[in-house]
Amino acid sequence: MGQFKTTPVPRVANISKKDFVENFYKPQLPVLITGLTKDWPAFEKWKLSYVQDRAGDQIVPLYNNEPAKDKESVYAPVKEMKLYDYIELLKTKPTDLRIFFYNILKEMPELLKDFEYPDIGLKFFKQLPALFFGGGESKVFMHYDIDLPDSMHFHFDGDKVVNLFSPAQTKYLYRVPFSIHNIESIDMDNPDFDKYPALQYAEGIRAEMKHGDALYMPSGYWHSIRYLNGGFSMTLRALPRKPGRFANMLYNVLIMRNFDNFTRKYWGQKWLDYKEELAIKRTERNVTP
Ligand SMILES: O=C(O)CCC(=O)C(=O)O
Repeated sequence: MGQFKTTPVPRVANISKKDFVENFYKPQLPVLITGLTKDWPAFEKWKLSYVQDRAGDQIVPLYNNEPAKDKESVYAPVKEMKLYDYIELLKTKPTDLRIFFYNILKEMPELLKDFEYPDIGLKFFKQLPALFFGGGESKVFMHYDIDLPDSMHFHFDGDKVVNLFSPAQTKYLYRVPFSIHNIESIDMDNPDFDKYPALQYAEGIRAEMKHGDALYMPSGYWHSIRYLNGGFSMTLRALPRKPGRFANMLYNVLIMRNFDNFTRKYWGQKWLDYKEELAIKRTERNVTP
């Protein structure tokens, strides 16, 4: 067992558009901005109870910390529950149940009036403002986003730790082919360097987030998340515009994902085991002298 080499993410209270673009967006470096939400109604209002009061009878799909096995779809929830009851659970017990990607526009558009798209040099895709919820035992496995956005990730009413790795670190991370995650049995909070030796070369960036903090995650950055208590987050995304990255996004969304789903449906666990073996072989080749 070991600990990743990490540096803390740079933190700023506020930043101008020009400085953000020059110092973070162009060089594709993460930054945590503590003051970006201070003038939003959301800064005062967005507590779990506020969302709970608006939940009505909505039923939400929930995920836990277990990776999907065999022919199970990664998108298949482990449970469904009334949003009201789920938030009650978050407020009272350290559960691992999570909501992944709850589209504000579709599910609770009244929340749109509580925030603004920051004028910071990112061209946000306004169709997909998404909320994520988690409890004191929730972990989000290590992945990067399939559509390769530059995203601004905000956290509310709780604390969480985000571990980031730049795309340059991919060679040490046991990326599973035809997917956007690494080997899911790797515990990113307590990595086993004996079993996965390449991980010891990886250098990460650690962000500790509190209510109202905004974390800029550049395109293709790996992230794994640990909720320290019940809370929720919002991600606003700017889709890639550079031709190479745009083409990679299309490949991921239209080809890779469908190919992987299809193969998994027919081969089940055999496909997962094959990909994992390949992930180990390829990664260890990168660190063999
Ligand atoms: O905070 C979460 O629960 C997951 C967020 C995430 O993975 C994302 O915004 O890409």
